[in-house]
Order: sequence, then C-alpha cells, then structure tokens
Amino acid sequence: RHPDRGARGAAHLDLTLPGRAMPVGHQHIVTKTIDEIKTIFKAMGFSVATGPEIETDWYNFQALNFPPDHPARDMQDTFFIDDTRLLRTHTTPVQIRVMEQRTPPIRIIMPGRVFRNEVISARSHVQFHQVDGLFCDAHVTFADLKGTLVAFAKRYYGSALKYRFRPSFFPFTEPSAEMDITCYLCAGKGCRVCKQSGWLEILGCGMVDPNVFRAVGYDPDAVSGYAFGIGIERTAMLRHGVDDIRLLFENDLRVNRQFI
Ligand code: 2U9
Repeated sequence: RHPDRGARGAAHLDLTLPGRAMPVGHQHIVTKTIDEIKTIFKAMGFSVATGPEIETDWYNFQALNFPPDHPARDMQDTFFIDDTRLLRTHTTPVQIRVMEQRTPPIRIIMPGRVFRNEVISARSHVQFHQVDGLFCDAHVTFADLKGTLVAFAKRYYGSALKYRFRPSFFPFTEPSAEMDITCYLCAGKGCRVCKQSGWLEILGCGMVDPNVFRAVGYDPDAVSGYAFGIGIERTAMLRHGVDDIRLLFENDLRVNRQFI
C-alpha cells in the first residue's frame, strides 16, 4: 500500500499542511501615479486619449512650432529610427492628432511613454512617462489655466499648499510657465526633498502658441487654449521619496513591493 494513500487508494487530505502562498500582482508605481492624475482630471471634465510612440517629424516637432533646424530642437535629444520616423520625445504630438480630428471645445489629457537620448543617471533616463493636457475653446485665459492646475495640485498634494508660477519657455506655448508648490514634506521650511529651497517644481504649462493652431488649421483669432505637461516619474519620486529614477525601471521586487 502506498504510504500517502488510504485503504482504497484514495489520496489523504492532510489538513495540517501549511497553505500554499498565492502571490497577487499589483500595479507599478508609475501606472498608479498616472491613474491618480487621470482620476483628478476626469473629475474636472477632461477625457483621455493615447497615440503612437513612433512619430513623424511633423507631429513631434514642426506642428509644435519647432521649425526645421531650430536650436530649440536641441532641448530634446531624439532617437531617430530612420529619415521619417522617430521615438516621440513628448506626448504632445497626440494633441495635434486630436485637434486635426475634432473642433473646439477640446478638454483632454494624454498619458504615455516618451523617449529621449540621454545618458542614464539617477536623474534622467532614456524612457519616462508624461501626462499632457490641453483645453481649447473661445476666450480661454491664463486665469483658466491657473484655476485648473491649482485645483489639480491641491487635490494631489494637499489643500494646504502654497504655489507660484515662474516664467519659462516652450516652443509650443506663449507665454509659458512652470508651477512650483510648497514642499509637502517641510511645508516650505527647507528639507532634503526640496533641496532646502522650500519649493518643488511640479509641471510646465502655458497658452497654446498661435502657430500650433495654424498648423492644425484652426483660426488663432477665434480659438485660444492652455496646455500643460506633467513628468510622471518625477511626480512619483517626489511623492514617495525615491531618489533614483532607475529604480522605477528595474522591476526589482524589493523596490516594487514597497508601493503595494
Ligand atoms: C498643444 C500645445 C502645447 C504641453 C506642455 C509642458 C509645458 C511641459 C514637460 C513636463 C515635464 C515635459 O515630461 S516633461 O519633461 N512639459 O513643461 N508641456 S506645456 O503643451 C502643449 C500641448 C498641446 C497643442
């Protein structure tokens, strides 16, 4: 008789054995961050669109007011696939595709992976994620931009924060700005997270440049809009105190399990 079998040969059920672990997967911190940002903007009436990671020069640069050979292209170190195709350096080209297909009002965000030919270090990587936003209609003002982005920041980082908008430059917006909030860790006193400055830069934004409207066949005298871009890894690293972007792409379970 087999030692594990009973008199009639049936298997015993040993109720004293420990249960088998059934590990459950969970979302990556980058996916979670994108989902949280999507939820906040959806509640404010934005819809979500996605587009191709392989783009053309027109959608990635020209339609966004980077003229051929303009030095502003140097800001993006691009991975070119061949003479006509490249890996998108931002998700902004998706906005051009949406504008070509629709007429204002448009209120939309685009999350996605982007690529830049950078040296990999603790602070920069060849791939990262971005959420880009666009609001297009008649009579949109910088006040609308501020109202929406301040509402987003208060919902995501906490309602007690103070904020400031600093002038900046992007080829596709004019005027352009970057938004800082008081550091959520030290409330502006200065600490390791904000590098003693009290402020954290959380996004770039601006009013859509009239040349971008011309590129998609809109009349810049009739249509106005604001746009913004949020770097996801940067956001996740700020929120969770991760100091090396490479940790977000290595899939080391000792790291990933900290964000269940
Ligand atoms: C259209 C016109 C303009 C999107 C914008 C930024 C400013 C910005 C960066 C944030 C961190 C990229 O991931 S990042 O490095 N983006 O600062 N993005 S305004 O502007 C648009 C979008 C659509 C039609």
